[in-house]
Amino acid sequence: MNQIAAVLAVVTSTVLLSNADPPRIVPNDNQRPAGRLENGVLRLHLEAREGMWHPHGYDREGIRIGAFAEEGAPLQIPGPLVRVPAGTEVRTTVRNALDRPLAVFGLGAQRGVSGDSVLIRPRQKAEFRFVADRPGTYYYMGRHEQAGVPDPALTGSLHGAIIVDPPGTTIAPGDRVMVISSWFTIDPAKFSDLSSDAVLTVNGLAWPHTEVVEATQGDTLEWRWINLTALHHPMHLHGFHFRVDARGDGARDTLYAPERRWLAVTEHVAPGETLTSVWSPARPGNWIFHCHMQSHMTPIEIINSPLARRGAAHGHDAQHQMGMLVVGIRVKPSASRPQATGRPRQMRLLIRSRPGVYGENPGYGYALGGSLEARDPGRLPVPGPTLVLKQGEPVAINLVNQSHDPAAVHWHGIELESYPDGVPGWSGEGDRILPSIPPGDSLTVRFTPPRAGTFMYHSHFNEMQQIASGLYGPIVVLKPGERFDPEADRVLVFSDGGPWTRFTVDSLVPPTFLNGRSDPEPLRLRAGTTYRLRLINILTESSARLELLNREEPVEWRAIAKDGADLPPGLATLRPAQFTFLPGEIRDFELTPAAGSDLVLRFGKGPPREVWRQMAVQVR
Ligand SMILES: [Cu+2]
Repeated sequence: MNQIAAVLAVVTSTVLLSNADPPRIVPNDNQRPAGRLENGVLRLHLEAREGMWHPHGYDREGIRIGAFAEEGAPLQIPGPLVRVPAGTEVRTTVRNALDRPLAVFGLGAQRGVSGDSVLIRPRQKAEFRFVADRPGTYYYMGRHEQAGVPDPALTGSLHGAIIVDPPGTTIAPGDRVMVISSWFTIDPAKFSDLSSDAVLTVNGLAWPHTEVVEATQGDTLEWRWINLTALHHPMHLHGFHFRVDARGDGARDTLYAPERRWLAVTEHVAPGETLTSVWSPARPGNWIFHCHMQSHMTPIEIINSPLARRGAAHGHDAQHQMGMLVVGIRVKPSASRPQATGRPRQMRLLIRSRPGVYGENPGYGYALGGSLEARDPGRLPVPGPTLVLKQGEPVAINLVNQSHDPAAVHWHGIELESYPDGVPGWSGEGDRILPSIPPGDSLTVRFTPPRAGTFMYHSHFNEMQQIASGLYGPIVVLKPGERFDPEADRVLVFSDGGPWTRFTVDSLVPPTFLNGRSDPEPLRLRAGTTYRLRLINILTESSARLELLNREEPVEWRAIAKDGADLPPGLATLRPAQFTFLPGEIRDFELTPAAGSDLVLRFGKGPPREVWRQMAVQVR
């Protein structure tokens, strides 16, 4: 939760309490449009009231908070769904049954939260109207404001989705509208400074209580993400690439022309932004779509327990140790499955740890069986070795856990069967579920990469500790007949040099590593040669900003791939070498350096934690 420092200062109050137990707030899966649609007019009567939100289920203590309901119906988080065909007139009344004035955005003539709002005093009602003329993904929001500053403690729950469908749209059973919400208060007594009820939710619930979407192999699923938190979320899908059809900021939604849609496995959804992802689960089994910020997919008890994270004690019962921003998908088989042909190539990957590498925290590393590093048990190579695989060639990788902690390896971006995908306690099908690998044990996974490109492997267990402390490495999948040329192919991995401890007031931020070092060796390039730079972001909690400069001006390079998938021709363009990318994103660029230009690659964690490092790039 690294961006929250900026808004901490204003988290001062929660809902004013009355003594009576308020009613339960129910989660809203956004599958039933609210209101009454007649003759092209949607009439919707909303009220804002106080209730108890149970994002972890009803057996855990709830959060007393304001939420929206349809008049006379239960409170919902997110609020009632407005979903109409384009051209519908939407007439809404909002009654404020909270004891503070409520500013309501997004239901009047303008979409988003930068436009007009109406302040509704306690016990007052306001009327809103708009014509839903532009198809897309939008939202409405209620905020209590203190001197113009939104109070995030309340912005966490008073919001709902507005979906405007092109006329004639049919909504498939697997289509979803996923609203991301948040709640937290500061508790300096806690290790992370976050209260024990701090939570991030999808449609009002935190994993493992989030909806498990049922689908059938070969379905087409359209999932719209709406980020109504103050945090950045890189949303990552396991096992499949999704197509990015639209992106928006609440005020406007841009549907891309078919030839300008790209494939991704991780896409950034910034605060207030929306993303429409479309994909087809081509293989059956259990999958997840989750946020790649590690603290957004970890239970708050583990975030607040340094001992559990160090592997000293694994108090959490779930094998996968996931929490909050994770959604499960169960895919039923519908067709015969492809059988791997040919003998798999055998590899062995050793998983290691050593205490006291990052202060009192252990370090981890991967070593490739048979390598020099493997022979020296004290070595923790970071990043792990680059696995060079071939498109269409099966591999069998024996994972040997020599570390003190349970282990699991996720093959990030690789389209594979569910079982080897790497989420212990979840990946697989029916009774055959992938276990985590206990210390001293081993497990062999098999897959056949169908796509050539840049990917990575990384831990999917105790990730806040294991990924921050070394358990990641690149994968390069080559086309048949292609050769890996370490001279022309340069892999640059951005990561954390050790675990984060605090997120908020006195953040303790680990250094940013480039290829395992915060002071990387110069990169030596030859003038006139075309290089493929394969950039991987496996930072745990923040964006990476980077720029490749010639005398303080960014040079030009050509974007060629995202998350292992080639960009469509219209997007594979020359552009200034300067961008921000998020944990879990992978980008490939082509660079042809000119003679006599000594370059500098400057990199750092994105704002607000900018600490720039640099690597000299010598061109000869
Ligand atoms: Cu997130």
